[in-house]
Amino acid sequence: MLRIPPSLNHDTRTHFAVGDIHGNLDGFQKILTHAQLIDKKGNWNGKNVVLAQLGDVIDRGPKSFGAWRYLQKLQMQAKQSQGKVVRLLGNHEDMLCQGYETEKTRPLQKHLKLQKLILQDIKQADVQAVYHDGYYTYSHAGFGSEVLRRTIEKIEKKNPSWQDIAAVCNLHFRNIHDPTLQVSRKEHPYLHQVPKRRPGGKHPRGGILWEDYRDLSQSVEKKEEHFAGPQIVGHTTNPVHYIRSVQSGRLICIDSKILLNCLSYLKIDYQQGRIEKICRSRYIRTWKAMPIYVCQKGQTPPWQMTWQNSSRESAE
Ligand SMILES: [Mn+2]
Repeated sequence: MLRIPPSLNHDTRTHFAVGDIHGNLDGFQKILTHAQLIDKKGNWNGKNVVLAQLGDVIDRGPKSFGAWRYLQKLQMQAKQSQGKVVRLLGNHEDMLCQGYETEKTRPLQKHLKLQKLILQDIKQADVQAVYHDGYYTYSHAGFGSEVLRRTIEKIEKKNPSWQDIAAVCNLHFRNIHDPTLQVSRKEHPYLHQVPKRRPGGKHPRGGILWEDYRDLSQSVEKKEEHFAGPQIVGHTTNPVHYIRSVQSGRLICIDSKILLNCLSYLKIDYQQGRIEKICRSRYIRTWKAMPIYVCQKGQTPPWQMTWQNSSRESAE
């Protein structure tokens, strides 16, 4: 397996992650209320935590604009306190930025208005392509092994870290959305179509906005040479199992289909050594927390492993 050196700065604050909202603003607010991230009026409650939303905020559901604007507000409120709201771009936002009519029922004027909002947020770097917290890398659909290999090849540095990978992807991401630069989307591999894509996913395209979780999880299970998690992704829905993960959370997919009111979120408590998924049953409406990883006594959590440890491990 490809070894990527751990990052120097690990943000050990508690992280929450929420997947594809698709216009279900009410469902999203129910999640945030349960996670105690907002007060009764829907304002950020000022806690010292990080909330990452993994994109696909718009389309399909009733409140695309509302959900987008609400995230803008939360991000601003969190900035003013000790918290942080990370917003990532999904394929639906990207399609709209490219001018595709992703939502047939939305009038053209509204298309353009929403597109403008999104492009502005990208320009200000309030919305990014990739977020790295020092351990996990978050993106809308994930880095498949082939896209990751090609991305690393593009970086002129020996042993680039996930921090480096996230930085070059985010820089390119901003550049392609800057009309004055005229940068081709094809210049950087992270959005590339993978030529020989494995079967499994229904989308013919790869890249971090389109990758199918079933392909990613196969890469991890087969210990494919270039898969190097740990990653958190959305994009591939699963209303039956809600949040899915492999190998003690080396890869976690958090798209439970919030649109259908299958509400769920991920909570990573780095201090306590605990990762759990919290889901609300669609029918009986009760919340349940289920552990994905719990650090046992005397055990070192993977995010505290040093580069030396992990290189030694790979040499064995
Ligand atoms: Mn998606």
